Amino acid sequence: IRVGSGSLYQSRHLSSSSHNHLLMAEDLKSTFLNVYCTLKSELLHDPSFEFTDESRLWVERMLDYNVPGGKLNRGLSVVDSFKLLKEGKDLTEEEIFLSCALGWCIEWLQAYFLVLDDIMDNSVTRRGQPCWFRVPQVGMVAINDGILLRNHIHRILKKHFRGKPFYVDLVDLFNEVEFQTACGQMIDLITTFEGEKDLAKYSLPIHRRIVQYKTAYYSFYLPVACALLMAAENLENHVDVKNVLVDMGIYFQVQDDYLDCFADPETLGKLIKAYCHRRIVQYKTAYYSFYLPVACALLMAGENLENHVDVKNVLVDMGIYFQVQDDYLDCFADPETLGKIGTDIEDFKCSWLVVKALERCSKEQTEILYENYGKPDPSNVAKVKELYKELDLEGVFKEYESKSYEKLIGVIEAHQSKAIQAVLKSFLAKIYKRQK
Ligand code: GPP
Ligand code: MG
Ligand code: MG
Ligand code: MG
Repeated sequence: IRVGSGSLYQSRHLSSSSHNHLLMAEDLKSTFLNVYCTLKSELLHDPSFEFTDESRLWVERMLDYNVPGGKLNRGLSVVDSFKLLKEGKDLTEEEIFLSCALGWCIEWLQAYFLVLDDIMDNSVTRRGQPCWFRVPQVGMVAINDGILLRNHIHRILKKHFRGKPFYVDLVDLFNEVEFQTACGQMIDLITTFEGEKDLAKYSLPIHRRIVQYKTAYYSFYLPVACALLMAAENLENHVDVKNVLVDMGIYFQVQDDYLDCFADPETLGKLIKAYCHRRIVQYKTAYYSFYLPVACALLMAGENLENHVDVKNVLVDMGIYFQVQDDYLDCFADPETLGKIGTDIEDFKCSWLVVKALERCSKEQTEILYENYGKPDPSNVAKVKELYKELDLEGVFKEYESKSYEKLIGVIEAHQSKAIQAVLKSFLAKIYKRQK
């Protein structure tokens, strides 16, 4: 295993005896970029989310802006390393595709880190263009985009590697490396605390620890570890490889710190929404708050989740009901009891209340709503609340609440298993008519 060749991050020289034309240096890059298009298109048609044209365009723009624009060294080195591990044997089409896909998972991981790192570092440019969060309209949506990028990695792994014997090791590897990088980022951030600015505390061992965790594992160890897993190797037998690569990563980050100061930034390349309220709520709350706990319990009880689609559907409906309550309480609950002060009106949120208000407004009332919704001034907020009272949104909500309850109970009681009925009813009991 020629990991110490030093060519990983410069020119790529593949064995010239190779007849595998797809992997000759130039072609490799275009093969690699083709795989990006395939993966992107799969993600944009992920059946776990009902895309609208608007949301699909957002994700596509976000991916094109953040994922493929770098040097692609980390990603390409998975293919290089795997090829080297096969010692000159031609790769099959499938092996080429899969090693490229793993390479892209690392590029996705990098994009996720950089989008968030640029917010944390208050950076201005990256890869020769404004940092993603600085693009007009993006702002703090970039935080969620970072989370999405992170999730895309596991979508890709699941789609293409689920059936492979090394799938569990692969998922574990990505999680492990992500954890180490987040810890590295943490120590990078907490050693710079304002108010405690004392250069005396900076030393080489401290620097080494930071860069080992924040850069070395994901940039150097991860690509090779991916290639090793593809070559059916057990990572536990390659601790020495890991150590060399971590040292290489530390050297690389020292270069980065140097370039941060001396390189030329140019060359361093450094209203009411059209979406429907239900879809937002379903995806932002229902799955993780309601389906996930029960799905965990079902798995622990040895159940196959595919046999429980009906349970999922009830829980997603319950989650939607729960978020409607949340929207209602944001405006109508006593902040003392609720434990938080609502900001949905100021924030121009697509809340259940504003959707119901729009359904009920006269022409004049619609004008009031348009003039006052989404403004930070308390007098504007008060006008919206007054309008909500006029429209009797409290009554509308009470009716929605009892209708939802009856409907949910009906579905639950139709379930054939008493045990599952009990699980679902205990959930519903916890949230029905809640005040906070
Ligand atoms: C980059 O360090 C740090 C990372 C890529 C890790 C981020 C980890 C997260 C969990 C968000 P840097 O700030 O020195 O890089 P650059 O100089 O490229 O901004
Ligand atoms: Mg940074
Ligand atoms: Mg940083
Ligand atoms: Mg830096």
